[in-house]
Amino acid sequence: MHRLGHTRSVRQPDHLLLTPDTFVRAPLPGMQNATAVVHVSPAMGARFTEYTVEFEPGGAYDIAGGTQRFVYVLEGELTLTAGAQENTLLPNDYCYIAQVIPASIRARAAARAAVIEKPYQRLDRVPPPMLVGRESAIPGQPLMGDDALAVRILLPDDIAFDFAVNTMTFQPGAALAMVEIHVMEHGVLMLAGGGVYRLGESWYPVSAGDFIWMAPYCPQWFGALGKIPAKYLIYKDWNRHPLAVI
Ligand code: UGY
Ligand code: MN
Repeated sequence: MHRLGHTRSVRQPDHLLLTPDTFVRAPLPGMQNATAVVHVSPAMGARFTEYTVEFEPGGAYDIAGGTQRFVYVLEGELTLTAGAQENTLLPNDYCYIAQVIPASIRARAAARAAVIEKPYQRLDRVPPPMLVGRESAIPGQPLMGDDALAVRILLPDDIAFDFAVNTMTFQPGAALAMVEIHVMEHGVLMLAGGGVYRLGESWYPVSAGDFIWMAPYCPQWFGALGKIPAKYLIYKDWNRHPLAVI
């Protein structure tokens, strides 16, 4: 159906909501039979990139290294080769790849993965070259004592990591206990369900497949609506002093 120029997508200086009807696909270097939907990048003011890679059967993404990356499988099965290690990743599995490691991701059948990249801010300690994890193996922690809101922290509690990626699962009707305003920025990929997201001074209906970027200090709140839990994958910069330069 023709949308006559309407969309839920919104671009504001301190936030971005991108709904799937406005996604534009283009390959990135190293992709064969695969394409990317770049959700956010420094072109928008973010200090990281987040994109979804869509693999056709036989698709590949050869990553040269240079920037640390986090890959989270959304759909299908991916084979990840990094250094001497080969791993099979299924939906909700993920990996962290340090900037020094070239890697290759291959898909035998159609698959999708979210990729987050951030220039690494060094400390005296650096993260491991590579880490593979299963979200299903990580226990949910109630946020601020709310059993209806489970946070799963995907990366280790180690100051060497300069960003965090978590999933947050809201039972129907659950909501953040407060309007958050903080120095960290966020990339949020809605994985399931939906609800209402407050961003800045506006409230938006959101659902699975949407992407949201929140600039530092963007006022934010989410309440889940509907009959199934709402779940999102959330990135934030983490473990670094606000005066540290990238
Ligand atoms: O980790 C967070 O800052 C998270 N509670 N923010 C959010 O869900 N918008
Ligand atoms: Mn937040």
